Amino acid sequence: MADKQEVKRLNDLAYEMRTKLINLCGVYEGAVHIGGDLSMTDLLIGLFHHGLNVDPTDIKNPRRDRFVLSKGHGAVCMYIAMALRGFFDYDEIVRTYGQMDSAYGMHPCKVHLPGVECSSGSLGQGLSMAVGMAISAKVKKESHRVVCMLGDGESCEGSVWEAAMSARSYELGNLVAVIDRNKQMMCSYTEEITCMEPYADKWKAFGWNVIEIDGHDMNAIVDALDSLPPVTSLRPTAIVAHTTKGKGVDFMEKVIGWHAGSLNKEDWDQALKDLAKNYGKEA
Ligand SMILES: Cc1ncc(C[n+]2csc(CCOP(=O)(O)OP(=O)(O)O)c2C)c(N)n1
Repeated sequence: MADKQEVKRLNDLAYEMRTKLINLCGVYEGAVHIGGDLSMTDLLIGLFHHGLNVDPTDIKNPRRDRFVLSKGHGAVCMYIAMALRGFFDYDEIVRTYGQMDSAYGMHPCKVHLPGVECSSGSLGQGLSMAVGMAISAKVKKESHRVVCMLGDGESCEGSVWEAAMSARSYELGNLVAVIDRNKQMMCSYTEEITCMEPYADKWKAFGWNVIEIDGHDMNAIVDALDSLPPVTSLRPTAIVAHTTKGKGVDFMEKVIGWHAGSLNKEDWDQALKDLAKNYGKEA
């Protein structure tokens, strides 16, 4: 059972992270993938501030957990979650995000940004890379986990299921896939493009241990991360997290047009007001 104080601390961080995302989206002149950033905010806070064994002062520690952001278009969401943990400087992210030569690219690059474990952005590849990292850890008898965050739309890619199949074959109990099941992709709702349901059952059929949660319920996120099977177990774990794209900003929630966008002053103010209202805070 999740500790109440810990859940409150994480929810406060999630509010701060959402306001920081909205402020970046207001400042940045190009489009930010704000819808899918807001859908995975609580999950990334749960991971970087509770579940993952990572330390911003010791980023090469061989025992650290490895995080792979397979939905690489959500890079800035990961940067901000990590900035709140002390890895990066938020003001520098806002100042340089998406510019030529910035380490904070629209998709993450591990070469330019130490602390990031995996370069990504071409959808459908992250889980395969995570499988490779997990095999390596298992062969070397290392005790860390490899956690991979995927989009549900992304899992239309066949490579995701090849990776899922091999993860069970290699008995990768050290591998965790977290799926941001927001039921939307770039220009449509997932079910309009591909018949995905019964979605969790598909992961079960591939031999995974499956946990289904509300991906905005911090209690459930903490419980899921705290109750992962041991890394030596034989099955990888899939956390299917039911989420809402644009979560926390009323005019963005479940709206296809807010997959990516930028905010004019009026929308920016309204988004901050919506967040404050939905978190019971002063705007
Ligand atoms: C191989 C590949 N094809 C297309 C894209 C363009 N693209 C970026 S985001 C996106 C939608 C992804 O949907 P989903 O995985 O559900 O992410 P979310 O809705 O959570 O943002 C697409 C098609 C890409 N990045 N990579």
